[in-house]
Amino acid sequence: MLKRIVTIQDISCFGKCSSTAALPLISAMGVETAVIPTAVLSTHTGGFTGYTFRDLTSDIPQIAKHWESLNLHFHGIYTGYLGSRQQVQIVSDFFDTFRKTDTKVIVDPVMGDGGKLYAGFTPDFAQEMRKLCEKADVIVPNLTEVSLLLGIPYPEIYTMDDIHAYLKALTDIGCGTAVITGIRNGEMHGTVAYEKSTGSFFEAYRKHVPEQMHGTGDIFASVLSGALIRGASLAHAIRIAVHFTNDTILATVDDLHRLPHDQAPWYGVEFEACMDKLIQYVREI
Ligand code: PXL
Repeated sequence: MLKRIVTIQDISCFGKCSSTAALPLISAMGVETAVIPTAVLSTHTGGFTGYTFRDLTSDIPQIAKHWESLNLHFHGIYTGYLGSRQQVQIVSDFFDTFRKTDTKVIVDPVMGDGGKLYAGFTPDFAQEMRKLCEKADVIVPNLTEVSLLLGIPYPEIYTMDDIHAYLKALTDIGCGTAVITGIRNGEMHGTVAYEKSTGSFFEAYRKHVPEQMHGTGDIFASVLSGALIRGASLAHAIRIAVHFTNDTILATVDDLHRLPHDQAPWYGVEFEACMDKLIQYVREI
């Protein structure tokens, strides 16, 4: 049976992140993808200047009300970039209305990267995001977001014991599973996950590529969401998400050196060139 996800995040009209990554990727994984745009920006905020920002917070309850009248059912609710504390509260209400016994709620607590908050975010936003994470089945923070959620300094260096402790502290917030992205382990780069119900840790890595690229967190979270909704185990889902994200980075590296170097990294990665691989990974679920 066709599974259905709704993804709730902004539309950055140019720049291949949030909804414009989630839609093609999750659809290619054979999962119907509905969207609730939280804002429309001319570009994302991570590198461009002068972008437009139209807030759509007041549309969200109206969309939800219409969908309630249609009795729509979602196997997955996947949230990403949310633009204000009020918007987080409205999304929290959306969970209460649309979560059924077979609905998986995946929250990517998008707030920052590299130890810095994204433009427009304040540390008090993290308190609201923490409350949303409490309601999630799965959360997908990077280390910057881990530090904001746990109220600890950004860990420049860490051991695997530290990561395991962070994961346990994250699930203590209330979610069943925490997945930390962007973990360096020697020459490798990947993800470590913890499933509270079984007390199990899972890891997936590929060789680190020393390039900064924008939108990879959204690609990871989209593919993870698609795989989990397709029924992959947590171990399998993080492996697919790590491999595909790395595929897209490798596909982009060549072009990055052809384009003006100070522009290319925030134009997004070339996931379009890797769709065949994604479909292959899904066949193995
Ligand atoms: O990729 C995360 C993201 C999503 N949406 C918007 C952003 C960012 C990160 O910069 O600016 C609007």
